[in-house]
Amino acid sequence: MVRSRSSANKWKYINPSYYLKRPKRLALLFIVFVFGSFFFWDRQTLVRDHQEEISKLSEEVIRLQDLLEDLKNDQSVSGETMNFSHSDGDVGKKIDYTEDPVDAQRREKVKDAMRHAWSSYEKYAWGHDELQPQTKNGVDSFGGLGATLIDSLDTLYIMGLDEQFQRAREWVANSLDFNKNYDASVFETTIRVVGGLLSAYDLSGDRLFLEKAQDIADRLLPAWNTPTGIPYNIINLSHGNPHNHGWTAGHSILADSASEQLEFIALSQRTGDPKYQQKAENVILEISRTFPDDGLLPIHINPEGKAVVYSTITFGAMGDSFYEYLLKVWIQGNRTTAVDRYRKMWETSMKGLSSLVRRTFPSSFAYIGEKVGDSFVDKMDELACFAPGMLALGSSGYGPDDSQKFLSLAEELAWTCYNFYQSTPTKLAGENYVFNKGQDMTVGTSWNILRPETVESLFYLWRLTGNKTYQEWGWNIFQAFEKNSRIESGYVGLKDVNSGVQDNMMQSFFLAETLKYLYLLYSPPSVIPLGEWVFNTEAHPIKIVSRNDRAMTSGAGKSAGQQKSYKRPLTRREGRFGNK
Ligand code: DMJ
Repeated sequence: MVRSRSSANKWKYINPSYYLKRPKRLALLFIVFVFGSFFFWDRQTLVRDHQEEISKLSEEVIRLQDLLEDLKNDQSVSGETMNFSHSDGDVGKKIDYTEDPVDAQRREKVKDAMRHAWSSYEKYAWGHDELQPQTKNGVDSFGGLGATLIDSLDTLYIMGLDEQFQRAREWVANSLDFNKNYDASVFETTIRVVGGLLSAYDLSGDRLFLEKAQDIADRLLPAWNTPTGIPYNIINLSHGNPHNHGWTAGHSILADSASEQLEFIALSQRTGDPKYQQKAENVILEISRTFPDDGLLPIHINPEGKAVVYSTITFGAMGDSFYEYLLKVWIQGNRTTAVDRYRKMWETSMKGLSSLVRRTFPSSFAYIGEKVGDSFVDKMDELACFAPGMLALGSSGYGPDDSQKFLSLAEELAWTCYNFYQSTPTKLAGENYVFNKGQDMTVGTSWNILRPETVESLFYLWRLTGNKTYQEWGWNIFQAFEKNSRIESGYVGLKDVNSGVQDNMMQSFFLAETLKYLYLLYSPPSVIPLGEWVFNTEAHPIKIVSRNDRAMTSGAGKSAGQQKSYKRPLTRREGRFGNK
């Protein structure tokens, strides 16, 4: 009985009538309820707020870690004295480098141009060699090897366009097929495809690119099986059958035949197989046997040792990169005695170049003329505008007097090339110029196909002299491309630099070279430092490693020494900013 009464007492507290009879207790209960709810609600909000705060802080930590990494890599930008000289220090000129905020803005604009060119290619011409922006389709001008895609790999990488680079890498992994029944140009395939893949390998360390480079180089190699070792210029990618163009009377073209050394030496260094280096270097050995005193070679040479009767001598089309590679193989070979021959031949050719220099009237622009047979021709291709950069780069190997002489010549020629652009209504250069007394320069062939040579030279001159004028000139040229060549679906060339009438082709070298050199013109010199990298003629940077000459003397097969000479490729960051 007692127990049941006490339990009935407890239950009365949940009976509403109990409280209705006692209003004070009801009010107290209400107050406790209200405060309790507030307290509970407040705790929940606090937990939620804290969680948000924690996730914001985590993001901030990641952002700061990235920033710290960037700062470590970019420490040169903070005003530290940069040595522009090559890693062996023989440029002999130290230049203070402090990044100008304008450089960063310009770099972004060039990167935006690359984004636009690339996304147009992705949208309309994916996997094809080149984009025709007006008609919005792809064309396979190089046999369907994805030339623009491969030419762009290193530019995307250097600019930090990582997602685009990854998509391109997937295409190389899954869709790139070299087994094409196509008569390919040995030269174009080497400089764009072998060079582009090797550069992507050196920057990213991804072996896929090296394997692909070796695959295509193996398909090209039979072109060098000639009586002299001077290659034929065309080969079928699936069947071999090397031969020359019908229009050269059986001859090979100088630039096409003697500008594969950088790529093939690099390939031997990275694979340990000397055969590529041997084939490419034998060409220079052969040429050196009958090298003329002025170092100037006709644009036709014969792979079977037959005489070339009549030909042009030029630093423009079909001659250009032969001279460029003599210097660059010397740089790639660390300027050692093993590559002395290249430097000597290059210096001889530079005497020859000087003999072709004339000045216009009335403005005294220096230009490099041409020779046809024994006659001097007052004409210069825009293609020859790579020469100022080459002269500046090579000037460091001379004693002080010659060094200054060739650097001054480089600066004078760069001024002329810049004026090839400035003198037209569109501010874009024509394909070539003629020089008549009283008229300074006149456009000869009037198209502009987005070529890089002038901005290439401006890049070298800015890196080697620190003179910001070259950046200004480059900016004017870039703006002219933006004004005349940028359309909604990519970039096009001009059929005529006077009228501005556009063509329908976005050349792969616009992404490989023109935009890359412009981007580097506004980047700190620690991005692809010239003491550690050498650019092939398609602007693909190749890492300089120790040279091993067993490749030239040993038989076929792998050389252990060579394998040792090639160090681990750089990581992504090291690739972008060089080794510190
Ligand atoms: C490029 O393919 C290379 O620079 C080559 O050496 C010359 N021509 C084009 C660009 O103009």
